[in-house]
Amino acid sequence: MKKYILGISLMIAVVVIAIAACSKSDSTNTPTPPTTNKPADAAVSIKNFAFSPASVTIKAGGTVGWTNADSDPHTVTDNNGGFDSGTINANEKYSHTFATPGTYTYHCTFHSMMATATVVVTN
Ligand SMILES: [Cu+2]
Repeated sequence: MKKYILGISLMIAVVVIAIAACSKSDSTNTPTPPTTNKPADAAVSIKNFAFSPASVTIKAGGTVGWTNADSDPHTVTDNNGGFDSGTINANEKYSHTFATPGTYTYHCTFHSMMATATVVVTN
């Protein structure tokens, strides 16, 4: 009988400690950071008939900005038709926001000899 009571007391003690531990961990939970953090952007210049850098990596929701540093017009045109800047004249800018992760290869429609470049969008 004494052993039985001791067992019950021990069980109650364990339950009380468990509840105390739970409520303690609840109160010390760090708040979740806001999900509205803006991902880092990337800049590409179009110079001497080349996209530089030829590959940039951004997070989904990020924006890539292109600047035409040549005196000739260029375009930033997705090989798969996802985006198209149209004509970007000298010193003009174009930017595009990428919502979906993936690898986007693009080219300039005016100059077929220009090497294609890529935007890698990660989660
Ligand atoms: Cu071009």
